[in-house]
Amino acid sequence: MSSQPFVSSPFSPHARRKRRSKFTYKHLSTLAHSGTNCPLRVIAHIDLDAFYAQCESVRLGIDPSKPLAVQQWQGLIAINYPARAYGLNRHVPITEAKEKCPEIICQHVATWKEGDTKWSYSDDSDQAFKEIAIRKVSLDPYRIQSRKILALIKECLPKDLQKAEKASIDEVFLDLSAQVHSILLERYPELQGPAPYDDPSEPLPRPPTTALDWAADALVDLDSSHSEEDDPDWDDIVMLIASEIVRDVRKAIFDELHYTCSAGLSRNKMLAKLGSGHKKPNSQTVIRNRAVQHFLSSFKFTKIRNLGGKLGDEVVAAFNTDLVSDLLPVPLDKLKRQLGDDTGSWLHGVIRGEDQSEVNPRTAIKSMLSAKSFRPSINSFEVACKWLRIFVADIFSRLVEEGVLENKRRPKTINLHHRQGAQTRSKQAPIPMGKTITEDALYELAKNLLAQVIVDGRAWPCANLSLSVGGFEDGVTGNKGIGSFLVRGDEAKALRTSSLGREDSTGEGTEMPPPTKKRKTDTGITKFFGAPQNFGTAPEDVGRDAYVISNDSDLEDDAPDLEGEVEEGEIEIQDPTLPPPSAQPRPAPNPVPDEHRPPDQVLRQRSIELYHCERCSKDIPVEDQMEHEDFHFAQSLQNEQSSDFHPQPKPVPPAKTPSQPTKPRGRGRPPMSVGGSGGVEKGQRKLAFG
Ligand code: DCP
Ligand code: CA
Repeated sequence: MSSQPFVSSPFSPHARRKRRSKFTYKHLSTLAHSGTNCPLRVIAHIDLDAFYAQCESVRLGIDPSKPLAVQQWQGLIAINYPARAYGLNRHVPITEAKEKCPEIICQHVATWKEGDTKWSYSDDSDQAFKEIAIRKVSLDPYRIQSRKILALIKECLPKDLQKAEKASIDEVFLDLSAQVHSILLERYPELQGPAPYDDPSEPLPRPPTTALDWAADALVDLDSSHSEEDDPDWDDIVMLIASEIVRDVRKAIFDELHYTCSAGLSRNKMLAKLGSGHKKPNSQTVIRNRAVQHFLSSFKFTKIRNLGGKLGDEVVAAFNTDLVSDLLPVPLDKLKRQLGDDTGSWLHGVIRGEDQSEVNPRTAIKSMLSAKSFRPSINSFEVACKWLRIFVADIFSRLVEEGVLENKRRPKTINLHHRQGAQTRSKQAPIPMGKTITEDALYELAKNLLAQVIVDGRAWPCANLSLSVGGFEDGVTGNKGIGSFLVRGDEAKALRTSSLGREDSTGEGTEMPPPTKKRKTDTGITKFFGAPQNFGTAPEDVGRDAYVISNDSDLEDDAPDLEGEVEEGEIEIQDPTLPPPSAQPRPAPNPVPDEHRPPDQVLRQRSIELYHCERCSKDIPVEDQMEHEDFHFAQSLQNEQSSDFHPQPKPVPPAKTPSQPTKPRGRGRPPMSVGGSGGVEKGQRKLAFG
C-alpha cells in the first residue's frame, strides 16, 4: 500500500486513558491464518453493478450514462442505473419500459440458433422472440467477462495470501485477513512481537493513531454506545487497510475492463454481502465492528443470507415481524423453543452479526450443463438430436476454455436429463478415457443416452432436455501430454467392468444444499423394459432456458448439483416437493405389452393401421412407425457404442402406452442409421430443423 493514511493523534486525555487494545497477540496470529473465529477477521464482498447491462454497454461501446437494459425473449433481465432512474426494474414489461423511457436501449442476450455452431447476437431483439422455438439463450458472453474480472481480482492480490470465492456470475467474496495481517506488521513493527512474557493472551499495544482516513468509503454509523470520538482499535485499522485493498481492486477493474462494482467490507460474509448492496452503484461500504448492531437493526431479517426463503417465512410467522430490531429482544430460549435448538441459536447469532462461514476458494468447475425447455414440446429423435448438437457445442466450447484440449482438466461422465410432464429420466455414461475429448465424441455419447431414453419407450413429447458433463478431474499437463490419459492393461479392464466412479460433488466445505437423493436402478437397456414408472423432477428449470453450472465457481446462477453418488445407467432424481411415487398418478398399467400380443389382437383392440417392419418382422401401428424406427436406430447406436464397454443383450422393441399422445406421422420416412444420410450425420455441424 502506498500512502500512510493515518494522522497522528493530538494529545487527548481521552486517548491516554485507554493504553491497551482489546485484542491480543493470539487474535493477531489467528488473523494471519484467516481463522473464522478471529475477532479481527476482514471479509469483502464485491458485486458488479447491473452486470449484464454493463457487459452489453462495454461490448457495444455505449456511453454508460445512457439507459440500457438486457432483454431475454420478452422480459428484461438486467437494467443499468441510468435506466433505473426511470423507475425500471426486472418486473417491468418491455412495452412499459419503452413507454417510461423511450430512449432506452434494449439489447437481447446472445442465442444459439438452429444451424449455428456458435452463439451470436441478433440485430433485431424481437426477431429472437419470434424464433424462440429454434433458439436457445447463451450466457457465454457474461461468463467470459466474469472470468476476466475474477482473474484480474486475483492478479491484484498477493498469490500466497489470497482467498477468493466466486459466489455467483457477478459476485466474489474475499477473505483479506492474511493479506491485511502482513500489511499490518509492516506498518506497525511494534506488533511483530513477541508477546510480553511470551503470553499470547497479552493485549496488543494500542494503535498509534486516532483519526483514520476512509477516503470516499461509505461508513455505516456506529452503534449508539460508540462515538466517532473514541479512538480506533486494531479492528478499525484492519478494516481501513482492507478498504484500501478493495478500492485498488475496484479501480483496476474499472481501468482495465471498464466495469464498476460495489463492495462491502466487514468481519464476515453475511455482513459484507449486506454491505455491498448498501450503496450502489460504484461505492464501497464499511461496516466496522462498532457499527454492526446499528447496521443490522435497520434491516428486515429476510434480507439476510439463508433467511430469504422458507425459513425466513417461518420466523416471520412465529414472531409476527420481519424486522431484526423486533427479534433482538427475544431471548435465546424462546427462539430455540419456537425454531428448534440449532436454528434458534443460529438465528440468535446471525441477527447479532455473527457468521463464521468460510470464504471457500472453490474455483474449479465441477460440472457444466446446457438445457432447453420446449414450448411446445418436441416429438422426435431427429429434432432432439439437433438440440443435442447445440448443447454439445455449447458445453464443448466451455470445456475448451477449461483447458480440456491441453489436458488440464477433463470430465469423466456425461448425463442426459429428459423431462416429460412431471417425470424426469436421467441417463449417464462414462466419457471414455484414453482419447482426447472431441465435440463429435461427446455428441455420439449424448445421442446414445437419448437412444436409451427412447428405448424406454416413453420419450415423446419431451418438454425439457439437458445435457451435462461432470466429475472433472485434473489432467496431466506439461511434457507428459495426452499419452498420459491413455488407459491400458489392467486399468483399462477395470474401467470396462466397473460402474462409474462415485463422485463426491458436494464440494467439500461449500455451502451448497446436500445433493438430492438418487436411487440406483439397473443398468443396461434391456433392464429398462417393464421397469416401474419412475417419477422425479428435472434438474431445476431455471426459468430462463440458459445453461447453468452446478456447484462451481463459474459465476453462474445457483444450480442444482447434478452429480452425487451415481452409477452407470438410469438415475432417478427424487423431488422432495413431490409426493412419493406411490402417491403420484401413474399411467394406466399395461399388463401385456403390445409386442407380446398377436398383431391382430393389437389391431382389433386399437383398430389402427399397421405397417410391417422389415428389420424385426413385426407389424407395428402406423402411428408408432416413427418411434419404432427411432427405436431401431437407438438400438443400433447402443449396440455399436456399448460394445466397447460390455456386451448388451438384445433389447425388445418398446410398445407405446395407450395413454401416451402420439403425433400422427406418414409412412415412408427413411430409417435412420448412425451417420446415415436419413438422420443426423456424424460430424454434422450445420443443423436444419425440419
Ligand atoms: N439475473 C437474471 N435474472 C435475475 C437476477 C439476475 O438474469 N432474476 C442476471 C442479470 C444480472 C446478473 O444476473 O445482471 C447479476 O444479478 P444481480 O442480482 O447482481 O443484479 P445486477 O448485477 O443486474 O444489479 P445490481 O447492481 O443490483 O447488482
Ligand atoms: Ca450485481
